[in-house]
Amino acid sequence: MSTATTPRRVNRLDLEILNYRGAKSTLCAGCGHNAITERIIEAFWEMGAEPWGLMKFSGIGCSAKTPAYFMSASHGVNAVHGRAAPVATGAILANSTTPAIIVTGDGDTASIGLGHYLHMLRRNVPLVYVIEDNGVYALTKGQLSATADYGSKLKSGVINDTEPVDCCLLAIEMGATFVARSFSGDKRQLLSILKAAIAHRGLAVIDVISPCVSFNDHEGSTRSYQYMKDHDEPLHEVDFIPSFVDLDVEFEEGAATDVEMFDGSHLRLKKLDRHYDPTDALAAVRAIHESRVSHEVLTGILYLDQESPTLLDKLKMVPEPLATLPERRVRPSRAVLDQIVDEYR
Ligand SMILES: Cc1ncc(C[n+]2csc(CCOP(=O)(O)OP(=O)(O)O)c2C)c(N)n1
Ligand code: SF4
Ligand SMILES: [Mg+2]
Repeated sequence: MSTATTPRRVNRLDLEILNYRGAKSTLCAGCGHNAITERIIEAFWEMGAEPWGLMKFSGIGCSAKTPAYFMSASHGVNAVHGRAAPVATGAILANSTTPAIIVTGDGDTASIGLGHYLHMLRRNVPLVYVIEDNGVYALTKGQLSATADYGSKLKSGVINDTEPVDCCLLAIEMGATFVARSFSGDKRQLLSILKAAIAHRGLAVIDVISPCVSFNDHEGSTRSYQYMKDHDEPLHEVDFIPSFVDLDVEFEEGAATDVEMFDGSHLRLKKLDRHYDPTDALAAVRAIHESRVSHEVLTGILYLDQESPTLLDKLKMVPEPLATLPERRVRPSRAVLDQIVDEYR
């Protein structure tokens, strides 16, 4: 009798994907958020990140529960609704050695948390920011959120007569340095975008259309699986080659754009129907506006800026966690204290 066993699949830290999982999901079967959790797990595993070395943040909502479902060896904070951004900003300032992710909802980000979202964007806080965008407040039973499209219909028949907030447009305008849109049903694209976001040095915002099967997956909704199947318009095919993998994949000039990232990884954007330059912010804004008129949902890497300083650069933060600094490095010198006292004389 054969005793053949399946080979153990491990990453560069010799860890299996199981090490990157978390608690069992309590979300509805078929919820887009569950598919996003799976891609987050795969992305961190494939990148060989330390599964105990991530700071996870969320607010309140079905989406806000998801950090419990991945990398349970890492610390997570469930903040107040809409407040994950300021909490994460504080944590990153206190300890910039540990990477951070926020998983948020469209209500969390674009309704109650909009003010905090804008200030996080303008500061270019270095973290990965995933918006699980279903167009509704799902946890409170399906009211329209601020990202719901004009004309989208609720189950009750109510038609949205208010223009939406586009989280990607805001992100480009206000200073995020990596802006992407994807669909929870597009495994390949979402996984590549997440890995590139993890490698990015700065704020990476990914707005992921994530259908809610309980409250927003019917005919007339613009956040249903069917609507996305009919209207998803990928800008390019996204391939990500991490810095620790040999660049042996040939690419044809003109057919793809190769972008070398800060850590030596490569982002290969294979051309589809159109020419698209993700480093051109104005062109990105125009493309998003045009797609709204043509009722297309543009997906892919909308914008990439590898030059702008992050909040940590601007504040000239030290590389060590603040709590590990000895008193002599955090206490102002006698000369500085004397100068402050003199200013009040
Ligand atoms: C300060 C505050 N206001 C309102 C609520 C009620 N509330 C809980 S979740 C939620 C909306 C969640 O929607 P979203 O962020 O889109 O997440 P989803 O459930 O759709 O994933 C609201 C309004 C709350 N918990 N706290
Ligand atoms: S209510 Fe909607 S968003 Fe919440 S878990 Fe169910 S399908 Fe997902
Ligand atoms: Mg929502």
